[in-house]
Amino acid sequence: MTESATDPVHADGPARPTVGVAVIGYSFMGKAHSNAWRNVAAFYPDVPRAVQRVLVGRDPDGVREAADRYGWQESATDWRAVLERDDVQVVDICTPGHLHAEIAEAALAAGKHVLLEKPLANTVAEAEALVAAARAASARGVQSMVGFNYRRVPALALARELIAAGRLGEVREVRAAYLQDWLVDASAPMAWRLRKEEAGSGALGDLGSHVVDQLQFLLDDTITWASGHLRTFVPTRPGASGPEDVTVDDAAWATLGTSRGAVASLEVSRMAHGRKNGLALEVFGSQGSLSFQLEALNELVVDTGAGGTRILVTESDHPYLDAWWPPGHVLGWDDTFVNQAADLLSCIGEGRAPSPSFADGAAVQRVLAAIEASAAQSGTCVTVEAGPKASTPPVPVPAAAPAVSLEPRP
Ligand code: SOE
Repeated sequence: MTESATDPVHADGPARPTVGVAVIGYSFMGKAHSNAWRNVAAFYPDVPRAVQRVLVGRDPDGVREAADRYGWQESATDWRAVLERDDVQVVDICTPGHLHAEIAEAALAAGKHVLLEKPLANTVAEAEALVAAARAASARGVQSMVGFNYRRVPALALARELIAAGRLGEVREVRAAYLQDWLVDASAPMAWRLRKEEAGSGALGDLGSHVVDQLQFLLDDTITWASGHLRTFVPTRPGASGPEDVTVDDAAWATLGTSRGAVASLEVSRMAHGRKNGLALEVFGSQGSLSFQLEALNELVVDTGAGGTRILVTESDHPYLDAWWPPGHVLGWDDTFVNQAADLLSCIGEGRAPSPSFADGAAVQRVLAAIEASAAQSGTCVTVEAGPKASTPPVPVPAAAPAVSLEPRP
């Protein structure tokens, strides 16, 4: 990798390398990622400084206006030309899924580190090609990571540590639901997320990919079988030139089994009236349980038998929190993307492989494919295709369990 110059702003201090960033895509995810690149240097002074070089999109006026608003030095409409620039070291891809493979493979071949928004790809075949491209690039020191930003929610990172430290005993059951309602109105217009050729799948890929990644992340386990059902409740929607067929699922359900014998229920929908961005996770073990709600993302409830303890995950010794505010000064959804950018920059700076890797993303894709295959056979149990071992580093289990009090509240 060619790193750009050291940070001119800190030229008289210790050299802080700079990394030029390009984001491709400027709608919802492009905005969330832009916000992260704009703020990461302020919260994480020890990672290479991100420089917002260029925001890329198809509509010249739209991308220019967005670039200006989100703090980018420039805008561009040709992503291939951006890959040729020497002042760009990181390419962050926030496009619809059908463009992921082509852009990411070209970026890796051009020697750019890649952050690729979830889900990794639209199909297992594309995911596997991306894994091969990432492996070849990593041999040249080029890093790649999938944007499963919920791994960077401090409460979920803490939950993973608690599970790894055995605080719940043997994990037996998980309930996982990710519910939104932005499609509940049948007159909501057609969008790329509702076309299979662009999105790959519907709620399953969009929301289910987060759930499957969280299950494998929290439990440090692999999903090996699936039984699923999919439904499209509104089969046509108003398109630009008349009614258009919806070719993906509106909601999905699955029972999933892991290699260590845990069983999880998955429920995802974009038509769950009243649920805006409701990711709810409950993990039940032989000695305790924990629960989490994304809409209260600073909280984790842990119950080890003496009544539940609500942990406000804002202490400086909780994951990510030493970079942020004093205790009780809560983080938001957008801050998880800042943590994600910091993790990637730290790995780039130290020449380490980031996590979740493209192999982790492909592992998620194989579970989604198994759910789809099962749904096509009325829910018959399907074995998840085995892939190469994903590379998420094992959770470091502290000698003493993480410093959280699980005593009941007075
Ligand atoms: C849309 O349903 C969406 O933006 C997802 O694509 C994101 O990954 C999720 O974080 C919020 O909802």
